[in-house]
Amino acid sequence: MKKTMPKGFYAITDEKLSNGKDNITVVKEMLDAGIKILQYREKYKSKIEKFKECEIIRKLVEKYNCFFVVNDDIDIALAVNSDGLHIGQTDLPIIKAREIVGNNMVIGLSTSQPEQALLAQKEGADYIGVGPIYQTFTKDDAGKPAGLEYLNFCVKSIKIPKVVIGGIKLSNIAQVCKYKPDNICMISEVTMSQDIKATIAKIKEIIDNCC
Ligand code: TZP
Ligand code: MG
Repeated sequence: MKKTMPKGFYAITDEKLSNGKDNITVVKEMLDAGIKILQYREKYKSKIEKFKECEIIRKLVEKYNCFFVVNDDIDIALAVNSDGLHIGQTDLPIIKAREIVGNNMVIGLSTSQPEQALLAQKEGADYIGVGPIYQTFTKDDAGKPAGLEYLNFCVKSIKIPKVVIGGIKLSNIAQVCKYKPDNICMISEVTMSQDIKATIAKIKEIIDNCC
């Protein structure tokens, strides 16, 4: 059965921005901090390395009852039976991804323009990524910010859940919260923080009142 993705803070890995720590160490810290959704996002490792990390994470998230999403790799998502798959505009089209993973896996698609969001919804995405809201250096090809205007469009016109991302920090999260998105992602704000547990506690306090 397809699991329902929880609302609230949506955590994502980024080993390059983890103060020298590896993905597994960071994931453990995030899980201890009480995250309920985790996306494994790793752009610089081989398939086998990513698969091995996902196998470990699969076991960890189960203990913590955390929803697990794999970014990019449909084969790894299937191999570790993740709860979700997250793809982008240059990956396989949603319809093909759905044919491959079936109906029991949540599929999320990154979008940054109204046409992309409308198409994602039409083609059966379970949620859309909305962003980048602000400028970010975390994603190489993030492009220029889609801005709060795009978030406003999505909140008004798109029915499937909206997962907001891109340059979101504790300092600007209040602006994003006003639009009441379903989920908010912050990568570098969390992975680069000296105290992941304390940072996530602060984030959750704010997000739990808005998502
Ligand atoms: N997709 C759109 S922006 C982004 C991704 C993966 C990076 C967000 O990272 P940060 O550090 O929260 O700006
Ligand atoms: Mg991708």
